[in-house]
Amino acid sequence: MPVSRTKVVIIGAGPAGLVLGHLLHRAGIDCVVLERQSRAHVEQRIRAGVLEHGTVELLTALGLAGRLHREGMVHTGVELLFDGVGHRIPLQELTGRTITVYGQHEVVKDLIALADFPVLFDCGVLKLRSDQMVECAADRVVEGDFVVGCDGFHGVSRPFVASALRVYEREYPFAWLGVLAATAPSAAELIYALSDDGFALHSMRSPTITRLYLQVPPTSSLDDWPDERIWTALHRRLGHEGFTLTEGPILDRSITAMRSFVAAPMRHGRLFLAGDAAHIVPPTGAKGLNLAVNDVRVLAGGLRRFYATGSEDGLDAYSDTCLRRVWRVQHFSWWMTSMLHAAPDADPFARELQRSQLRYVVESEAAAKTLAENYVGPVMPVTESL
Ligand code: FAS
Ligand code: PHB
Repeated sequence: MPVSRTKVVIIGAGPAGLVLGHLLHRAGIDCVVLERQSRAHVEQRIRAGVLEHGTVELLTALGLAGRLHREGMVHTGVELLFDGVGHRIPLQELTGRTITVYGQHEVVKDLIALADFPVLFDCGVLKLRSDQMVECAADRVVEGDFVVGCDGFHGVSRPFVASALRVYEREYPFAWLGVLAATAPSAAELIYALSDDGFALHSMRSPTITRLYLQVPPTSSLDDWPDERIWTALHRRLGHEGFTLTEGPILDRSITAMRSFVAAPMRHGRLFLAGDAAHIVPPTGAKGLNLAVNDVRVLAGGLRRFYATGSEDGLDAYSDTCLRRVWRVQHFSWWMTSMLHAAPDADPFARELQRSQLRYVVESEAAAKTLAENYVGPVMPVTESL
């Protein structure tokens, strides 16, 4: 089997793998991205929709945000809806920072279109031979100084080091049914709603495409949810004074399990785990993609230093540095999920605690600021990341 060599082998062309490719290419460090799926598949896969302030800053500094700034929707607030009343959290007023609504698949499209480094599609990694060599489809073996597993939750890199991992996890007793509808958003900003029937989220992708989510039982299948039942539930959970949900043809639908997951450490010799390969958060905090970008920003800093000076300090610090941010985001995503979903086993005491938490967040500036600063994310040290 022919062996090709590079400095950094990146497994997976999701946000983590592609942003890492751009950061390494910019630093003059050779790398190759190996992706199991076709280009069309990864460019059409509907996932995240909210970019933190820092993620936008980094993509802008890398010269990758032209279309994001033209087509992305900058939001300065989000709404919490409960007991039939909506309450706006003024993100920008409270933090000076904003979020941008721009589909993950649009980000991935831009990162692939602007890549000056090799991204090999339909080239899945079948197994890792070591922390420096991988075996791919089409009898290809690729060797590097380092291998980075950016292959998501169902990839091959984390299982390769399973015995050396500490795993922390929590499953939630509900799932999200997500739909993409061809209709203009019914409100200018995101609406997170808790009703007696459960959670709902009004989000968007463009002035003509709405993204909506419903809390459903974890065992649900799409067959259980014909269009009419989806719209009836969305009207019941999102309907309130001054807001009317506009229906439209459903273009895409999916059911996502809700889990919190952390695998530590994120470094194993010359193998590094990044993004969903190392951690999963429930999407209630809109953090998964942003956390993946933060991991590879930290890793690229360590690799740049290694190739510039031979020092492994940055690489040695990678796992602990990322896990500090990972646990902050885990806590925020668990807190948002607990506050905004109707747990099937919740007793009246638990429901009143939930309601009190929501009232406190919308009535106390300190509590609203806590939500806001976690939601927009930290200021990202961009210059030292490039
Ligand atoms: P990804 O899963 O995106 O990418 C991994 C890549 O590796 C894939 O392309 C896969 O095909 C490839 N791969 C796997 N095995 C391989 C192998 N053996 N060989 C080669 N390639 C392989 N996050 C947010 O921040 N905001 C949101 O609003 C949000 N909403 C979400 C909604 C849904 C429905 C879902 C499912 C997730 C959502 N997330 C959200 C989280 C999501 O965006 C992930 O965190 C993000 O995709 C993580 O990026 P990566 O780590 O790059 O992993
Ligand atoms: C989305 O637009 O897909 C979205 C927005 C906010 C979330 C999760 C998903 O918390």
